[in-house]
Amino acid sequence: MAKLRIRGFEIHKGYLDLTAQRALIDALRPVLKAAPLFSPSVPGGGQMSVRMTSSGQFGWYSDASGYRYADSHPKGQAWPEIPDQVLSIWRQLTGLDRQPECCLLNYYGQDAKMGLHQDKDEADFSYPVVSISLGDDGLYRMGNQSRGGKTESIWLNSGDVVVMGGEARLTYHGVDRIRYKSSRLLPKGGRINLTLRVVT
Ligand SMILES: O=C(O)CCC(=O)C(=O)O
Repeated sequence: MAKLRIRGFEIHKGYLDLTAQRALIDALRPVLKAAPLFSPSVPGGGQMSVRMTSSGQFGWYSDASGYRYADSHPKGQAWPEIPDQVLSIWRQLTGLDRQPECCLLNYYGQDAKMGLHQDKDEADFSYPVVSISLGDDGLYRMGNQSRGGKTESIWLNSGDVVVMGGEARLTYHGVDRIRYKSSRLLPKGGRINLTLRVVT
């Protein structure tokens, strides 16, 4: 396990071993059953290429009228609870008593990507965002605190965990592409990313 620091992003390579990764996937199955993945629309028109869902008190949501947190799934049901295994990673890495109120689950299929953006729909940026990678490798790009400028990229592999706090909390980041079927963790391939957020 190695810990890297790039532009304030704390990157814990290999934080979760294969047993822990498999246990997390098992814990996420009931979440995906209760709150199926959906393809969010985006304000300017069109749809995101990732599919997503959430667990926790709030779920992140986007449609033609904007980005926000919602207290129920688009089909109307409450979001399921955040699995304990996920919460314990938050506690181990942040040491905080406060729990995250949202665990956003992004699923990247073969051609999915996520453009450079800031996570800024939360009320208090003094709390970090913790991001867990599972499945196929993803090329993660880190930019600056405003749009533009030079960027740096790193491949995130299954089991890597990134903590975005301090100067990294409002730094632009995104995923350019995945290496489809580079991992055998998910039977059908693809990449799952979990981001844990304190919302209120
Ligand atoms: O998939 C990732 O590694 C990043 C996800 C992300 O940036 C987000 O959900 O805001």
